[in-house]
Amino acid sequence: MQTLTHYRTCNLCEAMCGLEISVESGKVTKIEGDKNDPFSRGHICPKAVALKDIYEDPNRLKFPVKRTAEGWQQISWEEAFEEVVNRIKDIKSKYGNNAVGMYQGNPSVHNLGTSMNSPAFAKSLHTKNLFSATSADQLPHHFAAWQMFGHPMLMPVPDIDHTDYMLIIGGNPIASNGSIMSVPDVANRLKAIQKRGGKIVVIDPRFTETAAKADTHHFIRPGTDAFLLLAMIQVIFAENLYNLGKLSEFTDGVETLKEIASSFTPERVEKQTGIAATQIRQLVYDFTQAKAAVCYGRVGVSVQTFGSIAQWLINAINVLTGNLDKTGGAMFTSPAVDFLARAKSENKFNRWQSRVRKLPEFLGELPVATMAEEMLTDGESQIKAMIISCGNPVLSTPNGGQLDRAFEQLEFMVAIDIYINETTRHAHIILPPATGLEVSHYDMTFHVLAVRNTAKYSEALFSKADGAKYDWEIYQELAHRLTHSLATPFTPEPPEIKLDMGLRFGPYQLSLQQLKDNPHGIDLGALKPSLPQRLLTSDKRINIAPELLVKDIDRLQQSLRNTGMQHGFNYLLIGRRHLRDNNSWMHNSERLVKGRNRCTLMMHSADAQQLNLDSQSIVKVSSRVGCVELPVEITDHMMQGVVSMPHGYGHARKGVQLDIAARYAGVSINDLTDEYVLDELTGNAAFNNVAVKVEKVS
Ligand SMILES: Nc1nc2c(c(=O)[nH]1)N[C@H]1C(S)=C(S)[C@@H](COP(=O)(O)OP(=O)(O)OC[C@H]3O[C@@H](n4cnc5c(=O)[nH]c(N)nc54)[C@H](O)[C@@H]3O)O[C@H]1N2
Ligand SMILES: Nc1nc2c(c(=O)[nH]1)N[C@H]1C(S)=C(S)[C@@H](COP(=O)(O)OP(=O)(O)OC[C@H]3O[C@@H](n4cnc5c(=O)[nH]c(N)nc54)[C@H](O)[C@@H]3O)O[C@H]1N2
Ligand code: SF4
Ligand SMILES: [Mo]
Repeated sequence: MQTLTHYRTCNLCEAMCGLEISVESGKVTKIEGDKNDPFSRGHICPKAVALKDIYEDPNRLKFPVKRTAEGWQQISWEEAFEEVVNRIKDIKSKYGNNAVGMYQGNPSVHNLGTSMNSPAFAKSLHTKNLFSATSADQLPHHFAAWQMFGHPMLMPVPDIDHTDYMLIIGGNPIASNGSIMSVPDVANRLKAIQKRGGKIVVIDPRFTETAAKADTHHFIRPGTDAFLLLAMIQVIFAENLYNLGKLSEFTDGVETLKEIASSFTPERVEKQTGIAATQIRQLVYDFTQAKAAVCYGRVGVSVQTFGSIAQWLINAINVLTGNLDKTGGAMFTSPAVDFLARAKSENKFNRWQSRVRKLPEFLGELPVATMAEEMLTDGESQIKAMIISCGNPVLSTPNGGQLDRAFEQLEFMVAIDIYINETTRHAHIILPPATGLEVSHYDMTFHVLAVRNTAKYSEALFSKADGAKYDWEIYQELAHRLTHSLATPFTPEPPEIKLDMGLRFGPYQLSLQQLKDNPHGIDLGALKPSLPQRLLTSDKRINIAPELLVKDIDRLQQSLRNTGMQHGFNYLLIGRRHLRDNNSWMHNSERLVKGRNRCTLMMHSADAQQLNLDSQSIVKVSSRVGCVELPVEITDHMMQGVVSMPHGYGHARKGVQLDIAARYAGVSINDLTDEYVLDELTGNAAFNNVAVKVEKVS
């Protein structure tokens, strides 16, 4: 039998691993790491093999379906497009443009066709009610990057391959494979730091898989990273340890930052953070003495009440110590398709506010924490129809239970998705695109955030099912029908055309053909210093003390005065990622979900003892917004007073059509998280600041 070998990039997470896929008689027989991929060097994780499961999944939709009294019925694309567009137009003319809302989820960014076409479709709706997973995730990174460096996508990436000291705050790359740091084979890359005599330090309320590989780990009380970072900056100034190097020529605000930090001595924050003053000082000494050091913070520091301040201060520490734009520090990429090259600095914040709670817009979107109330609160501009694209917000946004109820009462909902899950079950129509092994791929976003400059294009392995549609065909058709008369001729344009242009106009003047000729990818070298040229601020200078962020320090000061938790809600609940989960949507792969139940509440043994729990106990966890019951997992890997559960579970809801996930249903952490607990500056969800009560279920 003839075996065909196909090379492609795994699009499931940000790591961009190269895959070598063997196919016999139209069936995938093997998925391995591609040793010739210059970036991932043969590394893959267990999720890659699930690409086969997604391809073969009988639950995956391939044709449009409509919800009827008799259940879901397959309809033609023509019928689907017509009904969707007519309903959207009707609702817009009856209630106005803002009555139509849209939510875009995480896989949007992992699909070439979607990432290049859904934004234009969203724009064609002319609504202020656009939402995405960004405000449940990395919004503070964008905000800090925009304020300091001039553009939300100009986010520095740790130069992990050359650093001598990596301080990881609120990230667990061994489980997540890195984020805002595309870093395949992260375990070996971390090990290499230690091999060359460097150190890894992890700050996390849980002793994580990454902490286990680090030289030092400090428990930190959730939500207090801003205090730790300010104290570090206080020490840097007080002990004259700052050295901006060349950055001093184009950095403003150093004196302001010094003044802000001056009162946050390590002694003042040790109780808040749980990290001793001597240890905070040691952190600074080690960081400033290293030849090249980098401070990296990820989702744990982003989804908290001072997430934006924390991401700002992380950048600030890299700048103050001269580690920004330096080999082995925090660097900017030079991607083969460089959409930042033509970007401008402009105001993207608070140009409008949400109707009900007046939360600020950022990058054209409103915070997802306000989505349900915009549907449930009567009045002008109330959302009556939703478009959900690549997202499962019922499981992934704060107070998902409320959102579940909000979707149920909509006049119309359409989902562009491949599954009937907790969210899309409320849709009237689902439009499923071809995906995974059926589509071509180029990582528009993650090459911009990678620890090395590379470029890789993957052809589709399989053709889509007869009569199925690509994502770009769906978004373009919808946008066209919403804005033109049916008589206007229209041919959808594959994303390759713009990709080829982007490559040709990019810094390496590559072409799509060149990428096709190099199916393992092209290595473009290590990250290189690029400042001040790369800055996108209008004055080409770094602002280390941006006004909006400086002002938010008042709120931080106030929080020092009210830290007591109320009404017996005396545990802080944080999230957790497991290697074999991928947010909410990959639990329908048997090989990923089988084995030990991962949807548990991790708790320290001393806390468990106080509640009379043993390893067989079931606990009831409640918060202001809801309660769930799940097994406890007693482990001293948790900080005392902090409990953790993974997100993305909770599949036992009526109408969900995920046969395997149903058997490993678990419960949803976001039935506990609170839509009122936010980074108030930006409206980003603060999942890690939610107080809960834990009780034994007898
Ligand atoms: N408590 C808590 N909540 C969290 C987090 C946390 O740490 N703690 N993390 C947050 C983070 S970082 C994120 S990014 C969000 C994720 O939140 P979401 O993006 O809302 O959720 P996902 O689980 O990624 O849902 C992906 C959806 O896309 C569909 N899908 C998969 N592939 C395709 C495709 O090719 N095309 C289309 N059209 N659809 C596809 C899946 O079926 C699924 O419905 O969750 C957030 N929620
Ligand atoms: N296997 C797998 N990989 C994934 C995903 C997945 O679901 N599964 N999701 C992908 C997505 S969408 C994203 S955004 C990335 C996220 O990538 P990471 O940020 O690396 O993800 P997490 O594992 O959630 O790491 C967050 C860490 O922050 C800690 N933490 C919680 N609260 C606090 C706090 O207040 N302070 C500090 N210092 N730490 C805190 C948590 O204990 C946790 O270890 O992962 C991506 N990769
Ligand atoms: S680490 Fe991410 S990109 Fe690599 S194989 Fe696993 S899921 Fe795919
Ligand atoms: Mo994310």
